[in-house]
Amino acid sequence: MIPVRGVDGQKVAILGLGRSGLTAARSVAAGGGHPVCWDDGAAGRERAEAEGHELRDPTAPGALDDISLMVTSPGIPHLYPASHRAIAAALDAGVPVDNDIGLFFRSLATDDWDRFDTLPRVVAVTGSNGKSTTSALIAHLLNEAGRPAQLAGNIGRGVLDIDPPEEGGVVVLELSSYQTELARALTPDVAVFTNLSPDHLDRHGGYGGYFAAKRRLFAEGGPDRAVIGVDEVEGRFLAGQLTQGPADDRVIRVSSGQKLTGPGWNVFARKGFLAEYRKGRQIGSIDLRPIRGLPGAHNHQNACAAYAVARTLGLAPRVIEAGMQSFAGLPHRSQMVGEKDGVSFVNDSKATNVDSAARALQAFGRIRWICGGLEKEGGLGELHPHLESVVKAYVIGREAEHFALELGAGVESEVCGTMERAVARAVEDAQPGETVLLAPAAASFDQYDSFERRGEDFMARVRAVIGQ
Ligand code: UMA
Ligand code: ADP
Repeated sequence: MIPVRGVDGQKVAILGLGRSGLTAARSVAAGGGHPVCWDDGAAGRERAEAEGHELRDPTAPGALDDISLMVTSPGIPHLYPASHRAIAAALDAGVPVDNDIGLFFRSLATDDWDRFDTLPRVVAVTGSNGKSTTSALIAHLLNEAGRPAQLAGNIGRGVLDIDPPEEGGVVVLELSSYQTELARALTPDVAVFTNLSPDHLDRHGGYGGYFAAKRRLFAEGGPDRAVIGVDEVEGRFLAGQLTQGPADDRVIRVSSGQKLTGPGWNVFARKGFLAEYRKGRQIGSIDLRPIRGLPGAHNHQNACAAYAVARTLGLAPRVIEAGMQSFAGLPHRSQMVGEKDGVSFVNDSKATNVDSAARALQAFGRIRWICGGLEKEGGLGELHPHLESVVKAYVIGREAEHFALELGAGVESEVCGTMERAVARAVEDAQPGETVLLAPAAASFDQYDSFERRGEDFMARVRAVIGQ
């Protein structure tokens, strides 16, 4: 755990008692502060009470009088569509509002660091898609190379929960726009921007606000190195803004698809090969095609970003290549479940929207596609250009018939309703060389608690069939 600095003897309001809030409460207490906790849900309050923390509703009259700081959780709106009433009360009372990310950056360095020859470093990864995969891959590459790395943040572990880093240790943080928008300190050594596409727009007042929230990671603290995906205009703009001149290598540009051979430092993937160029000369390359944990152009973008970070931290190209080969990928993201009679089975249950499903469909050849669920706004139109590789769709979900109709006549589809039937039918039909892919292009909540449960159901049924 990282004890929070600068709160000794002070009362700190903690709003939201999930993973980040409870961790923050513990870390404030470890730093000599007194956490005063609140959650709108009874379950959260019970969790804090069980740990012996004081409970207090911050909106009660006078409740903020002795409070020096409010720490809020990412899932609680602080600005749009409207500030949570407790945050509004803190702002009105002149109480600063921060989150666990801000506390982390102000508390990480300790006097112990004076005796280190190699200081700990922090890598922070943001972007719309690929954050978890890229962060996990960076941590894996470092650990495989003998450089101790810890992974935390939006990926599921409160950032204050990590162990204080030792000599040469690296902390890899996945940061969402909810987190970067609010943190009062944001000072990573290396910052990564994977890509940008619309998401969480209600929380940021639109696309401009969403980009601005992510941009703070690069603008607030001035990282030593910025690794920027330049396949969208926002990434190109950001890279340009951070660059001092054509040969400035503090910015590493990354692309999946474009050949980047300009004067700076570039890493790109084309036709399955990663290439590193510096000052216009190629200095490294990796054949990504046999790397099973990173299938598809979207994962090649993640591979390029992770490669660039590993290079800035001093890893050699051959060491990075070896680390990539042993990367298993993350569960529910293009996850290889197994193979039988020449048919591959892939779980991409995290493809909860049209954009991520479209990426998955581009990553494989002849696809038996299991899709459907709770459809998101905007319809399935964006999928139509990516259906060429689909041999047949097997549609699940309560609204499976409607979903199949929306897919249109361009693709053969069968209304299956349940995962059980969809897997059974896809297995019956599949021919050697084909891939049975779960990439629903929809949320799971009509039939499951979460995308994880949906992916687990798919994998259990596949394993029962293939016996692995
Ligand atoms: N709560 C209130 N009032 C409200 C809303 C929520 O009191 O108006 C309380 C809830 O009752 C609950 C607590 O707040 O007890 C939950 O807080 P939270 O939603 O911030 O959840 P945490 O458990 O703290 O998890 C957060 C991140 N959650 C969100 O951003 C929504 C986790 O990312 C992250 O892994 C975790 O911190 C550790 O850093 C999850 C996520 O969904 C995976 N992220 C979004 C995404 O990836 O798209 C951004
Ligand atoms: P995030 O943490 O940003 O949500 P994940 O690595 O968890 O990203 O992947 C989320 C979804 O997006 C999965 O369906 C995955 O296959 C897909 N995906 C992964 N990397 C990328 C990328 N670079 N671009 C677009 N989609 C991606």
